[in-house]
Amino acid sequence: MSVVYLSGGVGGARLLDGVVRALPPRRVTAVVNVGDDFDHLGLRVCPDLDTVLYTLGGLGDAARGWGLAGETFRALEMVKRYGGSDWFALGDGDLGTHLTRTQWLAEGLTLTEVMARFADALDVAARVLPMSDDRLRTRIETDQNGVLDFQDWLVRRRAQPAVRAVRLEGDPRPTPQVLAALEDAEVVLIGPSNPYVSIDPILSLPGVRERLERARVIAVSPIVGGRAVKGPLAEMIPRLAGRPASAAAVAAHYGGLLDGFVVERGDEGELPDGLEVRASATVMRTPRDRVQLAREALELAGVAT
Ligand code: FO1
Repeated sequence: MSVVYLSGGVGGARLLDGVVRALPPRRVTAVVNVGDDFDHLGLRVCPDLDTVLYTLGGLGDAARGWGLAGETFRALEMVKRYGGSDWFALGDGDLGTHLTRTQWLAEGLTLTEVMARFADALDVAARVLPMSDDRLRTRIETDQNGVLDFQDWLVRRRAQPAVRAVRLEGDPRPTPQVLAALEDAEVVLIGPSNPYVSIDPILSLPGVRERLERARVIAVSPIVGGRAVKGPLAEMIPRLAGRPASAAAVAAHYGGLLDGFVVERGDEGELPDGLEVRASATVMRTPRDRVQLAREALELAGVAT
């Protein structure tokens, strides 16, 4: 029985790592957000895909959650000396990924083919699928600064400009591989990712929601006690949902799509009726935490580990 896992951001990749450690990796297919992707310094940068790739490949910087462990930034220092764009921290090793990806895309490979080669080269046994081979541009409509590209808002401006709306620009189609994986999936896990900017891009693809409605869908809450473990979600919920940040607000956002929801102990309040809820310890500090939380989510999903 195959498990499909929808991922974006650092939290999503961390739990995916637990799922891949808890199951035979070949039974796991990650469908990853590409809305964060952008062209920077002439290179195609795919943060959510690379965070999954490095995390599953055991190469990621565990504390930061993104980029490579033991990274150096000599190239970025030269960019800075020239007055170039140094606000997005591209490490020397990470540049190897962007250079190779940009070259292969220019040769006509799809992003799906590029990521399959990367996963193979890094001995990542789980399938890592971009949600789409088409471009999608997540942009943030703000109160004071107009409409900003995602990384400009998140990284350059440290997510300070208040969010009025999230815009998904483009008309991406799911890849055939994604649709086939969803067809075969009896269980779909939604990681503890930002629903608005990491998961909604995937759910907005034509044909995805219909396929999810036929599967058993279990999400893990990205909000713990009203706060986000990482990132701007807790500030986005009041702006976008008009209610305080909570696990219940996340469940309400996903609506009837969810069959089950894993939340932090104490966050069980106000959850929709009919939703199967499991309270657990959802903050992952160690690899063991990741596997433990993955096991809880898989058990709620009805998948033996
Ligand atoms: N996040 C930051 O907060 N600052 C950075 O300088 C930064 C660089 C970076 C480089 C490569 C990469 O794959 C991710 C990077 N991230 C950085 C994280 C990234 O902006 C976010 O993790 C995702 O876009 C959120 O889903």
